[in-house]
Amino acid sequence: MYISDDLNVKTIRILSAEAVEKANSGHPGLPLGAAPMAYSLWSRHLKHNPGNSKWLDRDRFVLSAGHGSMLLYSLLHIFGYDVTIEDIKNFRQVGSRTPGHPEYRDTDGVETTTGPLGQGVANAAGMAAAEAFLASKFNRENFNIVDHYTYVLAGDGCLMEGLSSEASSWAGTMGLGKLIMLYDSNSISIEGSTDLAFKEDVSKRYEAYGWQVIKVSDGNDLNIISAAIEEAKNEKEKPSLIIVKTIIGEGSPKKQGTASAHGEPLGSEQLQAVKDYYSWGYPEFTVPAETQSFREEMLKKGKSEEDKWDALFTSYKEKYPELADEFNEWYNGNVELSEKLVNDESFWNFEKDMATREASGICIERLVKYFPNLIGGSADLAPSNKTYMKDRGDFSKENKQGANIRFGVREHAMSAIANGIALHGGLKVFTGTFFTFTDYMKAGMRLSAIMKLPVTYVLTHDSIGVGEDGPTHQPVEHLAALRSMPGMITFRPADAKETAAGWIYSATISQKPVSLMLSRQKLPILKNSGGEALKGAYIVYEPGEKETEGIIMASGSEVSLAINVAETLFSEGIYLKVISFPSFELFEEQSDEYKNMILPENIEKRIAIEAASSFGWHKYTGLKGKIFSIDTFGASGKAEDLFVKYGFEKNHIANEIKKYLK
Ligand SMILES: Cc1ncc(C[n+]2csc(CCOP(=O)(O)OP(=O)(O)O)c2C)c(N)n1
Ligand SMILES: [Mg+2]
Repeated sequence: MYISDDLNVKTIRILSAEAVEKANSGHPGLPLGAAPMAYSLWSRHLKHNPGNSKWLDRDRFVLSAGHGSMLLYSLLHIFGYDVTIEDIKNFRQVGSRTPGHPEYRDTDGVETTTGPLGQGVANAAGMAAAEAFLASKFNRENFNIVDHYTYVLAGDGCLMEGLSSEASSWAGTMGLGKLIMLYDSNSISIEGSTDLAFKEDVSKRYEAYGWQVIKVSDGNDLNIISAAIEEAKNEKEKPSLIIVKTIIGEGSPKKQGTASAHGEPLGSEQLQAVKDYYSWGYPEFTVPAETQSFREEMLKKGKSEEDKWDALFTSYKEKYPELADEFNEWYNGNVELSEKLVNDESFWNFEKDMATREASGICIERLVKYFPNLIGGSADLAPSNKTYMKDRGDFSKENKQGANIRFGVREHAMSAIANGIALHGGLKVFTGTFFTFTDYMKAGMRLSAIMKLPVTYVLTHDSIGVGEDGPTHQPVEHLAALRSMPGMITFRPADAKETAAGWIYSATISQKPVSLMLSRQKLPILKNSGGEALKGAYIVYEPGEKETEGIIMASGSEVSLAINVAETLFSEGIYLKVISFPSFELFEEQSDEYKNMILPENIEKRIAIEAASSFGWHKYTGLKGKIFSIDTFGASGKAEDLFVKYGFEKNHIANEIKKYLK
């Protein structure tokens, strides 16, 4: 070990413990135990440029054990990222660049938001998959312009979570050889020894997943750890797990090896004891001069790494100009193309009435022509979700060029893998499952929303239109749940044209995740639907000149019903206009003027028709409004019969509305 290595590792340990102490909150145990493995990786293997955290071909590093955030912030600081000592002193304070858990977009060099254990493992699998796909698309002999590893540091908790099992099983099956996981195996979690609840042989489990497993018994030995990483890098067919035995809170005589090192400050006496243990005599928050010059060295080294890549790319561009342009387009997007798509009439054209899931499938095929970097798939429901792209192959161990991702029956991992793909850059990603199973992947969807990642969620079989499969398969409260998620755009189209609007929004305009709620059953193409749907709500039926007595709002499969009801009432002299309301969130983004035009303040008679929970509708109907909804679980039966059973029938609703208007 070089003297400076030793000092750098100590600096990471002490800075982390000091920051937790100052914040009086945080997790000192992981940084104290895992600093050597992380340092060994960063100093000897990680290809990155701390001066440009966005360099496209950098290795990715994910701290899945997000509670150990101070480890990451200390690393970022001493390697030269834009994380200052001031930032570290502000650990966990409001508005600081060093929040409690790593937050994507808040901190230079943080690749993904972690904290919910296991998410980072799946994100890393997604990043590694993206790298493999892009490499197979763009690399040419002697021109490996996409060529990086994805590293993830996980703890016991991450590996206890089912999510990491789903993702690791998938990564093994896909043969993601450039995915390398360092496991901080300290056998401690919050309640105490992992033996309390976690006794399996992780190594055998990962071997069964198709991973290479390497064991390191001394978590302080930089050379052995480095050799293990080298071995992992050399295995190109399988992902690698490096199990590193560590001691949580190492250096604290009273706390090391115990759960009390996990999630509370050491206390001044134990912090001093740690400093004594590591013979650390500097004042608080000192980065020794040698480590500061190491920082300068790393900045220089990083720059020259990126310069090398720039030179490679320049000659690539000379030799393969079209590919180079395409590469830039994939990574940076193409505004003109998006505009062209919105104005492409054939994109909006549908020949016949169809289920919106079917329309979505057609949209995906049409989008592929515009965006060859569109990749995605379903959690084993592609035939039902209509997500499979013809002629684009399957992504697999043997074929990294395949754009159809077979996620297997793994909804949770699917969302987190999709987040990883979106984070990587270069690709547009979508996922698919039954709407009701968003419950299984909501944690990943929530992270898409927190990170503002444009992931598209194709959610078919909405409401009771699912029919015979019964209440477990019939989403009732799910729409309200997703509408309540900040930053998630929900979109429940009424017909094929509105579905096109949803897809256009999602694939070209949105900077956020979009959930498309799609029907299994056929829906009529509406006369007045189309691009207006991009405003979230618009008038889809107006009875005539006379001022309307009220408004009916509806979404998805209930819009055509609402129009039928309004037409029936119109024949009896009752004037109601119908608003198609595919997206609460897009409507909220409109001007006050537009909103007031759609929902005039003076109209008190407001009716909503939606075959789902009423939760959330009162905002638009007001207290004097009337809502036709489903506030119980569904039932098994034919869709047509169920809609009648739950009151979604023209004459019934028309009669109820007449009573209400009186
Ligand atoms: C999904 C999820 N469940 C629970 C938690 C709360 N939590 C944070 S850390 C932790 C224990 C983690 O143990 P381990 O990964 O071994 O970390 P160590 O104590 O070794 O640092 C728990 C339960 C969480 N962050 N995410
Ligand atoms: Mg642990």
